Amino acid sequence: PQTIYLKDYTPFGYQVDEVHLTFHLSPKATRVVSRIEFTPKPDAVDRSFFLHGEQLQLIAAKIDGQPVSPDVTAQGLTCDVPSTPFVWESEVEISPVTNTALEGLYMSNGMYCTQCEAEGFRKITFYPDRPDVMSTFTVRIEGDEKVLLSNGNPSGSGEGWAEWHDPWPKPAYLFALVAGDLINHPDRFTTKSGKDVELNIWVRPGDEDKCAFGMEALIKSMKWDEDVYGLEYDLDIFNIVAVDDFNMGAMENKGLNIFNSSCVLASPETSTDANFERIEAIIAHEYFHNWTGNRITCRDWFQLCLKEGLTVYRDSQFTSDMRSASVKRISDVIDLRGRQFAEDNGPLAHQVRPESFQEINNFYTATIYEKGAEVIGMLKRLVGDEAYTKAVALYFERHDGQACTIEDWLQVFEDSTGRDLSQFSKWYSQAGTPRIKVTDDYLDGTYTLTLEQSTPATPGQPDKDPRVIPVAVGLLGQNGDEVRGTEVLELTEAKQSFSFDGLASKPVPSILREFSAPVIMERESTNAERAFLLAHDSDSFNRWEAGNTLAKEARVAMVLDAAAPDADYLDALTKLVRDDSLDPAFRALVLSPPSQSDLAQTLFERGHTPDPQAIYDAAETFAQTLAEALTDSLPRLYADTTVQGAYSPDAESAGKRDLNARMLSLLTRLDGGEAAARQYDAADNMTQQNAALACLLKAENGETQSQAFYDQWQGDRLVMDKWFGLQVACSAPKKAASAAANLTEHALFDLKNPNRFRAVMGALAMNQAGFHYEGGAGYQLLADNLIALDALNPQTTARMCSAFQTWKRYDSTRQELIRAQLERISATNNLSRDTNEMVSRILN
Ligand code: HT7
Ligand code: ZN
Repeated sequence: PQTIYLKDYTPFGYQVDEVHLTFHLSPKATRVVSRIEFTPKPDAVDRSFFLHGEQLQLIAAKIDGQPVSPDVTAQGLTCDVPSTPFVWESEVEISPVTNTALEGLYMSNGMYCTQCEAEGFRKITFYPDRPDVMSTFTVRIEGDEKVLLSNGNPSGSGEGWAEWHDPWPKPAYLFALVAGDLINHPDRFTTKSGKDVELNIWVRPGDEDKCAFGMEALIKSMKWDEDVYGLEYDLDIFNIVAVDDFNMGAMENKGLNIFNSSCVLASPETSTDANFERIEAIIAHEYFHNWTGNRITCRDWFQLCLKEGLTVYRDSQFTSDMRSASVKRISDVIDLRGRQFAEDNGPLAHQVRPESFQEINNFYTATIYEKGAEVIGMLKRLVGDEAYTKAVALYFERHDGQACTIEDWLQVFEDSTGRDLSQFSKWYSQAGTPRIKVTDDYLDGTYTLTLEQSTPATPGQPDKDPRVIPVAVGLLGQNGDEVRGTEVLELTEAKQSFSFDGLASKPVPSILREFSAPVIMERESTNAERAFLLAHDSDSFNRWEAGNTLAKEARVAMVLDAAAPDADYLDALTKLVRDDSLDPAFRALVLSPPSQSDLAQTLFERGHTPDPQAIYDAAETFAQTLAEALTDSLPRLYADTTVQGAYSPDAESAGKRDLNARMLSLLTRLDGGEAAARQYDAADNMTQQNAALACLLKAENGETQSQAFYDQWQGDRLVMDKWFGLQVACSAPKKAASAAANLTEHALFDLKNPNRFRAVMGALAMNQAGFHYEGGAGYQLLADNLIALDALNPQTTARMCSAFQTWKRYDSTRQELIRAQLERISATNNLSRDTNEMVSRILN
């Protein structure tokens, strides 16, 4: 397979002035007619005329009206072209109904839809399918479907046809087309300059009562982007379409966002609080792309973090404003550590801006998205809020309508602040999670913190330079009061000391407040100090962090030394849970145990071989002991946190329900499921129904409810995904692989539907002790399914391969079992480029 390098970038030799497309829709034989105006660039370095094209049957091609015979390969075509402006025309035939890869034009439940990012447009017609080629598009759709949609504004329609014109030049990856018998949920929005915009969420009949929340989220997003970034919507219409078969969450096509139905459809009866929050965030994310991604796009795919990191950063700001900023920050860090740290500390580690790839689809990763967003957060912290706002305004002013690079982004910050960002740029060019070793000293009223940074080697990058790292620090006095408010220390050297004068006694440091940088902090501390911070720190992130570290240390001791759950920590936890003055969402977060994968990584980094079963057993023992310690209070706590009245997905109620679910789970350990069964019967919303079923399944006492759930929801694909996932997630380690195997035989299991595949296989990979259960049945089952899926949908297969990325943490028996499965996948005939690249990176 060919490797593509950033250093080889060369601009396309032609300007694309106009694109006209006509679609004659037919499931097996759609005809796509293109008419594209090209102008040779006078200063072009490379004038070769190559148009990408894959899986296209070329019917005819013309230049300036004259038939031509281009050289066609599996990747595209070349042709002799004039050295003056010319019109390229082609007609191709494609087969949407057999397109199971879900890239290009495909069909989902009888509806036509497209997915063109990153390189799907080349499966629709011959075109320079690269993000730096931007043009205006006019699209005519001919078909029998009631609704025919494309990008931009409607420009005409009649019986069996519709035409759309998008006045904003865009790269082909933002092209979209939808055709189907859909129903809309309409609304309107008036922009700050008075422009009236038509809004629609288009869904399959039957789903129209699940659109109101998504529409509210869209309107809030439009308003927020005006208020916070001064950015206004720029077309007469904004359409969102829900699609059941979709490889990822959603896609920001200009004026026509296409969503995985799981990321837009919501109702209290069918969606959990977590679903509501995710939907709000994804709608915002895709909407925010209209400026950060669409109006200013990426020059090439190496610059993916330019749009994704910034847009994730913007959607986190939005969620913080709409909900609780501290809860959002804690949740984001849990997610970052769970997914990005695992990536950055294993064989798949790569730079936030990679310098080579084989298949770009494999780089839609937590590093590009979430670490990319962390890098923006650090930049903002370093330059300050006002300077950030000014620099971002300059970015829009200077680069609107362009395809840009990370250098362009950093340059606006340098120009508007006068700051040299060359060292900061290492965050983009160096992979790996920095470690910061912290030591301290107190003498004669002066407290000194010494910070030492280092980053372990990552594939292809053995040596790392020091980076600039913003470390937010506060100091607490012995009584718990803050003696120094938050200050940002700029760590730029490999080792650096920072002093604080005039202190009456040795303070307790609160370091890396708000998790000011995506690093691993290494500092010797005591449980007493952690408990002190948990009780007193004014920074809620670090309060949670102190509790999280206590929780981790308690479990590490249980695993390594067969210790009993730490009594002081249990005591602190029981007090905190009972403390009604604390925010329920915060209490729920403090109660949520560190993930078993996180514990495995911690043990591995400390030189131990993690045993997934021992980690699971420690988690179980800890939870059982906590439940017993709370015996007297649990019924009251459970009752007090039960949200009364009509369901509302607001953050406050959701936080309370989260705490309530944790109480129910502890209570189930004591009553065997009586309270959970009552909750299941009484539940009038999915959050409570789902939580009760999870408790019952975990207690192996939920067969009746599981059957009832199935009977009630078998007609709802999204709710059935929950049912499939819960069976595996709640299985004891010994039974997880067989539960997953049985589900793949179920009549409603559908390999072609990514949501269903992920519900089962994703849940298996997440059930750490089950996936890694001795004997390797989990590994074999996943490999069998990856091999089967690869022939149909390489993108989803390749993403799921990351379940194996942590394999080198484990004992030699497990390593050999995993290696055998990876090698078996690798040896599969006609393995896709996507999966081949992932497996070989994981193996090496
Ligand atoms: N920009 C999009 C990324 C994407 C994608 C989405 C759906 C299906 C396949 C895809 N490949 C890449 C989504 C986003 O980040 O907003
Ligand atoms: Zn995005």
